[in-house]
Amino acid sequence: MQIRRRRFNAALVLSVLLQPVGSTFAATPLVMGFAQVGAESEWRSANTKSIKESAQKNGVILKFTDAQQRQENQVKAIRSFIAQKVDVIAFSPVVESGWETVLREAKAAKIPVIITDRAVNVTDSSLFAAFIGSDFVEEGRRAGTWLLERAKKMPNATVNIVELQGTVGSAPAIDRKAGFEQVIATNPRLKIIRSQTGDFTRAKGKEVMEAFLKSEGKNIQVLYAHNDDMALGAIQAIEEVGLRPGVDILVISVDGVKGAFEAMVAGKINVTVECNPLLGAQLMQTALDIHAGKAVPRRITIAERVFPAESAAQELPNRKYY
Ligand code: GYE
Repeated sequence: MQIRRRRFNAALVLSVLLQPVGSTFAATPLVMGFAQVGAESEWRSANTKSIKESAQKNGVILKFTDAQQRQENQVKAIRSFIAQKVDVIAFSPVVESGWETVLREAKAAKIPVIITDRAVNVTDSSLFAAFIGSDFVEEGRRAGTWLLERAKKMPNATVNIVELQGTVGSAPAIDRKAGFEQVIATNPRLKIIRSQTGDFTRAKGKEVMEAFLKSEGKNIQVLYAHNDDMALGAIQAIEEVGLRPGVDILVISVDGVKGAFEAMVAGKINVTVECNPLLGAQLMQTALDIHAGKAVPRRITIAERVFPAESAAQELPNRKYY
């Protein structure tokens, strides 16, 4: 009896020891504080859903905050995570700069920080452990490359482009602009005649496009929107002045959310450059690895594609995010 009991205990101890560190079955679950940008777009909703679902799947306790697109709210959230002594802090920075102070506070408290989706601009690279997100410059280049090809078929001596930028100072707005400009600079026929922020939202995208249409009239051949939501808002503005989006004004966009695929099927968006919001699984894995003391890659990028309207009907049923 005695011996049997001892053997049973030994097996139990062994099985506990053999559990991978940081797995779902870890004795104390990992606590992550996540400071989200907001709920400005379809992309963001899919991103939030992915993070919440992946936390649950991995047994991570998630403290989630929504900053409503304001940096000061994110800074407050991060400070409160530090005060709560969470195991890991993750956030998607609204804008690129102005993070040194709060990141130093996290470092002093020995809480590792993972940056997701949007990059931060800091000189001290020890202020965060990893960055998981897309290459936005490449996305801009892909949008530009599609237009370079398409412009070959356009009769206009100059191709006038209006640009709807994302949130001022955000990594995707800065980089998508830079990548696009880099590529279209190789053809002097292509000109950006107006460029303004629509803050990544449908409502502002519509409002700013209305202003573009008012001042430029029928002089616009192309709209380049830094995300699908602004493109979808702008489409309404184009239709309201009696023009056909996708035909009279070509529409180039970024993200690849369901709404954009539907608009492509309807012939109203010509191309969307994919930006994958499903970062949750990689985020949780990275957090668990860091917590377990494993080395993680500092930069984790995501494989993405370009979807021209011709591929939309076939791709629509496969789209995982809405
Ligand atoms: O493209 C846009 C969202 O940071 C990549 O933010 C993200 C961008 C995305 O609001 O729709």
